[in-house]
Amino acid sequence: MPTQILVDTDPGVDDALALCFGLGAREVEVAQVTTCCGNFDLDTVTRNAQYILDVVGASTVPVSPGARRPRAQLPLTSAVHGKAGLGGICPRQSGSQMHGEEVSSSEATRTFLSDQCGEARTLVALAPLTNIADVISTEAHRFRADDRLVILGGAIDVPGNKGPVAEFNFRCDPEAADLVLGNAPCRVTVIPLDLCMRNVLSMQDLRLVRDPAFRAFLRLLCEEYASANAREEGIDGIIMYDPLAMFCATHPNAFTYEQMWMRVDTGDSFARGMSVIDRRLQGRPAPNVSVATSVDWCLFVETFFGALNSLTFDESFLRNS
Ligand SMILES: [Ca+2]
Repeated sequence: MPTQILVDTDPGVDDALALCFGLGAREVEVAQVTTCCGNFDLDTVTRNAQYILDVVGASTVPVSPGARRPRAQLPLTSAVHGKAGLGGICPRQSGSQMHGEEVSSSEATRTFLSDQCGEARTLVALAPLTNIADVISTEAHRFRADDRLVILGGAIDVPGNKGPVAEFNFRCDPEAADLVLGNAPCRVTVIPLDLCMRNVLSMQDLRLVRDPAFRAFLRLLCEEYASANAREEGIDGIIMYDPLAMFCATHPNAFTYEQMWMRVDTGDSFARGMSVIDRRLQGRPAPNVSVATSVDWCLFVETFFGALNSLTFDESFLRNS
């Protein structure tokens, strides 16, 4: 029985790769997608999420828009995902558009947590944590202790990627990130930048995508992002932030973890959005998160491309992109 997952996302090139990964992986079933302002404004990321679902024939997966802005600051954006958020792809509105009545992300998440009550469930948080914080504030009673929340966020022993010490998702909404880490009523796993910076695909690796049209589409998606990573992070390749979080939903046993106490700085200094870890030997609080410290990279590559190769790419999107 596949694990039912809700993906909260802000596509974003790596979000798009993670969505494709989740849709193709047989270990999970993407039951719901929710969107949050992050890499771009809410309307752009919602359109991009819908577009990616359409491209791989998953238009029936519901997409529900969430927060237009963070809890306590103005929205920030990212510069590494190209003009419209999907690298060299120019996403047009597809015929399917939004499906049915528009349902808000909070309503959709409430339904997800109520409906899937007999199944294994995981929330995969690939965006700033605004939507997840809202749900935890109002719907904590709907969570089960064995639910999993996988968060792409935090920088522990590496520099930040949005300011000197803060990781992008935490920096975009520090109040939400801290609320989630401090109050999540389920098991929380954090995939930090430390792990992502060590696990990178090259553009050449995309040759493992068998369908030539899908391969060309993914090259268009990733090329600018890989150059931006080289420019901004000194890493020449496709940093797999969000796909690694998705892999943690499909294969939790492919990672090693360290139990940590982690919160997020919500002050107004250079440290805003920084992940704060208590590593004192004496007197530190009980751990609240499992932080992924290593991953079986060969298994990731095999699973990731296996999932992509199981999808049916609609070639008309390559002609129209
Ligand atoms: Ca993201």
